[in-house]
Amino acid sequence: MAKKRALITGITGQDGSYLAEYLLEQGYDVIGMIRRSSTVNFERIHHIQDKVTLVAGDLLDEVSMIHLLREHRPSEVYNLAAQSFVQTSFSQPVFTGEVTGLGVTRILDAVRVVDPGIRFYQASSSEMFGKVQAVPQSETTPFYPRSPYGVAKLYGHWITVNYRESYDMYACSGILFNHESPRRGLEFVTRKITNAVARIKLGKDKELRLGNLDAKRDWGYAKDYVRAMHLMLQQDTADDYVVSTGETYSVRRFCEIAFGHVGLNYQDYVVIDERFYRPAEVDLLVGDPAKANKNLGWKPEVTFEQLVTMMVDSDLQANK
Ligand code: NAP
Ligand code: F7E
Repeated sequence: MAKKRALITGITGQDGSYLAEYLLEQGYDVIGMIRRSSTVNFERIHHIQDKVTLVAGDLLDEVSMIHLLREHRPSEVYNLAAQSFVQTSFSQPVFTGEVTGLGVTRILDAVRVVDPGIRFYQASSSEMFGKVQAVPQSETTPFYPRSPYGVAKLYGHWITVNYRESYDMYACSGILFNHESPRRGLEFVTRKITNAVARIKLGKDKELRLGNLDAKRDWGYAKDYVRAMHLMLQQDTADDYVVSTGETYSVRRFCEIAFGHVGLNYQDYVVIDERFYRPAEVDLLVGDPAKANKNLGWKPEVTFEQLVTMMVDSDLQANK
């Protein structure tokens, strides 16, 4: 049987790197789309670089994606590329809309033009629920985004649904709640905390400056979540799924466990800094993963505490 071939946009990101590893394990040919930059940025994929095919393209440029789809003919496309940092979306709202919102139309349209039979995954987000209209949030909960990022993701979500319904394409939207790992970008709160804990423990830093400690998130492990992405594209019909743990914890609780893991008290080191507050906050997210559990047979394997301590241990090692 011919090998399955998948294209991943955003392969240099946290999720892209785990998904590439997972699809290689499943016997796929993996094509990764990378955007041009003046220095290479393969930190998360250098260990699999010789096993994947990297091709140049950009979500801002539809023609580049038409060319690479024509040349490489994938049977599945995972659209993980985005300007993904919520805080930056407030200072760069138009850019975020171009990449994270309209970029989805560009790649969907490239798929439609080249081969509408290609199966398509869109990386939607729990940020679309924003000011939550129900607790917990499921596939039927109304959306109320609270940032330019959330608004752009909502556009990406609906354009995916629209292409599915208009052109009979197998297009799925995975509404993923926060997922973290030792490969998480350093600006996101979880990695910012675990990296600071390691540096403070090793005597390299004295304090950690954070914003709103009372925000609550449903935090899972990224490696668990990429399995759900793959499962969504293996079903008889395309559909949308919430992927989450069903548990929620505050940023404060994350700090408590992370500092506690190395024998420290977070209250001695965390300093509240107004610069890290957002113009509009998402106070509480907690997802209901029942549909993914039932239809995909998907369940997370790593618990919240295991996730926090794994990230602290990894940062201790990296900062030595
Ligand atoms: P990430 O680490 O920030 O990675 C984003 C990726 O997108 C990087 O590979 C980046 O390339 C690429 N990219 C950005 N702009 C691009 C453009 N114009 N053209 C092509 N590639 C571009 O994000 P992540 O955490 O892996 O998340 C993956 C996706 O899931 C994103 O769409 C994110 O919004 C969404 N999501 C994430 C979470 C989460 O908790 N992690 C939850 C829900 C949804 P460079 O390396 O060149 O910057
Ligand atoms: O913030 C609070 C902050 O930046 C989490 C992205 O992957 O998940 C992510 O978005 C919470 C917020 O992630 C700091 O106000 C306090 O309430 O780690 P974050 P996010 O905004 O939840 C969703 C699902 C995505 O789709 C996104 O792409 O933590 N917080 N103090 C802070 N946050 C940051 N970054 N830095 C602080 O100092």
